[in-house]
Formats: sequence, structure tokens, C-alpha cells
Amino acid sequence: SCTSCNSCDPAAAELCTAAAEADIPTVWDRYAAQQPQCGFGSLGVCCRICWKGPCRIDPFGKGPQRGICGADRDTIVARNLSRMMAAGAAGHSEHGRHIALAMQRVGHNELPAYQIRDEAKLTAVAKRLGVPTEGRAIGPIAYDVATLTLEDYRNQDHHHACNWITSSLPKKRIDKLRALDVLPHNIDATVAQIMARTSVGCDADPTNVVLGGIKGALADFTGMCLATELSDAMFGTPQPVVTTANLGVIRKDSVNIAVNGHNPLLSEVICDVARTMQDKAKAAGAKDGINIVGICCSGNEVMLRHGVPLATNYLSQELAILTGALDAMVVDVQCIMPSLGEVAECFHTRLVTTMDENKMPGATHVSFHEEHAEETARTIVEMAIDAFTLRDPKRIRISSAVSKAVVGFSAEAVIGALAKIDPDDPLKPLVDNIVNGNIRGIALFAGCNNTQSMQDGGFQTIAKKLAKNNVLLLATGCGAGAFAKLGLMTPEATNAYAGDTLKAVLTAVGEAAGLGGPLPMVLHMGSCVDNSRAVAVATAIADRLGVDLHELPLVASAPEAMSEKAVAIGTWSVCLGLPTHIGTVPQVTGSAVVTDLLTRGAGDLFGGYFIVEPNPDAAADTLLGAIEERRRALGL
Ligand code: BF8
Ligand code: SF4
Repeated sequence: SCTSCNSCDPAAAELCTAAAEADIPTVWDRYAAQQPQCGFGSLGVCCRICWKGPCRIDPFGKGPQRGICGADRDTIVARNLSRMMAAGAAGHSEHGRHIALAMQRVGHNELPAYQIRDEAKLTAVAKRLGVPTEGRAIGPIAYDVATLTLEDYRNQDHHHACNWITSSLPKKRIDKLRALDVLPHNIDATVAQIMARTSVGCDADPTNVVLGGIKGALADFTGMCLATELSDAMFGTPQPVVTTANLGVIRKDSVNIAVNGHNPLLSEVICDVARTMQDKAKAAGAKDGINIVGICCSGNEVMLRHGVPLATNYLSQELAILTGALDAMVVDVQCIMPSLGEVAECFHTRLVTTMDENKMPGATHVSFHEEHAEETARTIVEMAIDAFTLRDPKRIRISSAVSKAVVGFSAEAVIGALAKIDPDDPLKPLVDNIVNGNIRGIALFAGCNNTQSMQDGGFQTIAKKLAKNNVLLLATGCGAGAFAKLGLMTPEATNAYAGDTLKAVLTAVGEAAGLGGPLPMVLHMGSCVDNSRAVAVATAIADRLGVDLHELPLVASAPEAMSEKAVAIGTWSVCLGLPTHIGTVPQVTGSAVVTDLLTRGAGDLFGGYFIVEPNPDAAADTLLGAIEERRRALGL
């Protein structure tokens, strides 16, 4: 590891040195410049909700204990937290709406760049939602599924919960959430209501405010389910594929184009168009043609569906440009560092923004709309080819860091692999091995990178310890990016780190599925939006056992949670009944009421609760303890 960049990714250490030499600040330099960070903000006791403020509560009890309007620390912390959940829900649900609107038009044959590539998935989704399929063409089915999906953004009857949440969870869980009045009836209305009730002079009861936020977190889950499932129908459901990860995937003799952000509507078409423009790139001198690489969740999306190599995850996105060989970085929405323009200006790299609502200083904006998707993608690829000819060979620093990664474990892929062992009852081998203890439990790794901790470090430590103790590991988002870069999504990692009984199960399933060896130690389920895939597997297991989700030996961990989206995800994970670890200290500890609600009270209401533990080794022990406690309660 390198102290100046605080990462356990070897590529980060390598390229941070390049940044220092070129005097280009990175995220770690800016982190250092921000120290010490504001204590009031860190505790969540700073309020800027109205212009009488900002107000802040003295955490030591000596100074002011109320804001000017009279709000106390609990109200302030609860409001700030709920607004983060609303923002997270808005992010994922906007992404979902974008996909649903596109699918409606695909259904009417209005978008030549897009098709329904996975008709079986669309049919399955339609059946789940109650859309008729018998004897119908795929176009009208797609139109109806998309229209019903958009009802989740439009319905005004608050007795009717969103279609996508009620069709994605065990009935017992839905009943529990309904009884607690936290089931969203309309994603947009839920987000708007959180903003309204947390405005100056409204909801001041901290528990009530947080319960409002929880409905927003469940709206986030709803948006996530629909975004994932409709994306699969349009772009294909991931199946296992062997690829590579880390900055070494950027090649000297290729036009390198990074897709960074989240929405596959853009990155899919870039991949399609690039395939048709290889000759043009070669004619410009790139003898290996065009090389698309991924960053963050756009990277995860195209990695799982097409085996596109993953360049890196959130915290080292600037370093991709520092290789001096990245010709264009194309971005859409979310988790794109505003610093990229400045870094790109130091190189020949073209930074291209594409969404009219997400522009950045230092970028060229190429406005993306689905009806002209191919044309737009061609313009962008041409910009990259032009930029390639402007490279400065003296500044090229191809990284040696690259790992093999076996990825693509959608719920369908996992069940498909299990079906090779028992075609009549695919879940049986998994359930049997959980019951007999060969697999102690399942852990989902999710979430971001955060400068508060060593990049990728917590993921690595916790995963190795859980695998050694025979816990089956799933991952999404930048957590999955960490594992891919570090070589932990390989059969070799299974052989090296998994406990004996887990190894035996992964080997039996991997061999039956024709992978010629064990499944990887960590199964890559996709981007952040694809966290719903893990819930789909859990729901299938719960339904088969006739139990609710909180009874399963299932835990989640986000060692480096950072974004508002992660706040929403962590919260719904708790509300679905999972012990949910976060390794970064959330901005709520200024309120004992809110902290207690999240770490204890939630357990009584939902069965799930937050575990805050920055030390990865201790976090692994706590998660193992939670798994064993659930096993005992089930009599296992
Ligand atoms: O949605 S894990 S840093 S890139 S928020 Fe962002 Fe966090 Fe990465 Fe993907 Ni998710
Ligand atoms: Fe201060 Fe109250 Fe205004 Fe917040 S809402 S800034 S606590 S006066």
C-alpha cells in the first residue's frame, strides 16, 4: 500500500506517484487538505434547512442545544438523514424511470438503437407483474410492462403499494412493512413527502422523521428492482463471463474509451457502435483497435453483460486519466468526480458529459437522447479516435496491475448453475448446504469507496475472513470493483481462501456448471442498482423455507459507504431484516435517539439493524456472530 494514496490497490499506488510527479492533485490530496473535517457536520448536528441558520448544536452540552427555530439535535440529525435517503431514492429511481421510458418506446418500435434482447426475462417479469403474455408479440408486452412500471411513479392511491416492491419480496415481509406503514405507493410522491415533512417547521419527532425516510429507502429499493429487471430485458441478463480488471486493462496500442457513471442506456450503445468502428481506429494508428473499459457502475453493467474489462472503482477514477493513455472518458450520471475536468485538461483525454442535467467544467458536452443514440455514440467514439492521435508518448504510464475476474452472477445465473446439480429443484443444493452447515450463511458486499478508510482494504479483510468461515459471498457496486481488481473473483481465490466446506460446494457447483473449477470466491452480481439481485436470491430461499428474510443467516456489509444512495441501500437492507455493517461512521452520532433507533430499535421493528464498525477484522467477527445467531434461531 502507498501512504500518500491510502489504497490497497497496487495500481493506485503506482499512479498516485505519477500524479505527485506531475503535480496533479487527486482525491487523497483533497482529503488531506480538508483535515480536520467539521465536527458538527460529522455528527450530523448542523442544520442549513432555513436561512435563519446555519444552526449547530454543541455536542458537549455546554453551548446551544437548540437551533433558532427550536429544533433539537435529534430532529436535526433525523431530518438530515431522511433527506439523504430521499436523495438516494431519487438517484436510483431516476435511473429506473429513464430505462422504463425507453422501454415503452422500444415497445412501440420507436428507438432503433435498442431491442428486447432477453425475451424470456421480459416474459418472466410480465408474468410476475400480471401483464398478459399468452399469444402476444414481445413489443406490446414490453410496452405494457413499462407502463405498469411507470404506475409506480404515478399512482395516487396510498393504499396500493408500488407494484415492484410487492412483487419482489416474501409475502411475510410485505405484511410487516405494510403494518408499519412504510410501504411506498409512489416513488416520486415518497421523495417529495420526505422533502416536505423535513422542511422548516414540519415533522420534528425524530422517530417519525426517520420512519418517513425509511419509506424513501424502500422507494429506493423499488426503483432499483425495476431498473435492474428492465435493463436485463433490454440488454440481456448477465451470465458468467471471464474478463479482467484494474488499470492495466488500459492498453498502449488501442483507442481507450472509459464509460463512467451508471446508466446502461448510454454505455451499451457505445459498446455496440465501437464494434463497428474498429477499422477507423486502426487507420488512425491504434493497431489493437478500440478498447472500451469501465469505471464504477457503468463499468459493472457492461462488464457483466459483455465481459468489458473494468478499469477501476470510484476512488481511483482520476487515476485512469493519469495513465496518459485514456483517450476519452464518457460519463452520464452519479459518482463522477467534478475534478475529472481539471485532470483531463492536463492530458490529451477528452472528458465527455452526455446528460443535459449532469454537465461538468472542463468537459465537452454531447447531448444524449435515446432517439439519436447511435449518432451520439459515433460522435463520441470519433472524438476518442481524434484524441488518440494527440497522445504524448512520454507521459504514457501503462499500469502492470491487472487481474482475472469471473463475473456475471445474476440471480438467474446462480439458479442456472444450481440447476445443473438438481434440474427439478435448483434451490435444493443451496438450501441443503445452508441447512447442513457447509455454507454457514450468505454475505452481500455493497457500496462505495470512501477516503475515510483504506481503499478496498475493508472489503478484502472482511471477505477473506468470512470465506474462511464458509460464508458464501456476493458483491455489487464499487465493492465488487474492489474484489475484481484484487483478484478475488476467481476460482484461484476460492482455492486459496475459502474454508473447506464452502470450497467443496463452490467446486461442485462450478464444475457442474461447466466452469471447469470452483465458482469464484466472491460472486459479482452487478452495479449498485443490482443489489436487488441479491434480494431476489434471498427471497427465493425464504419462500422455499417458508420463512421471512430476517430469519435467514444473511448479512450485508458496506465497509466504505459514502453516497446518499448507499444511505438508502443500507437502510432498506435493515428494513428487509438484514444485520447491515457499515465501516464508515455515519453522520448521525450526534443524536442518541437516532443512533439507537438505527442500531437497536430497528431490530425490534424490522429484524435488521446497523452495525457500525470501522475495524474490518472486528466487523468480520460481528457479522459471523450475527450469522450464527440466526442459525441458532432457526434450529440449525
Ligand atoms: O452506485 S458503489 S461509489 S459508483 S454509490 Fe457510487 Fe458507491 Fe460506487 Fe455506483 Ni454505488
Ligand atoms: Fe436553524 Fe431551525 Fe432553520 Fe435549521 S430549520 S437552520 S435549526 S432555524
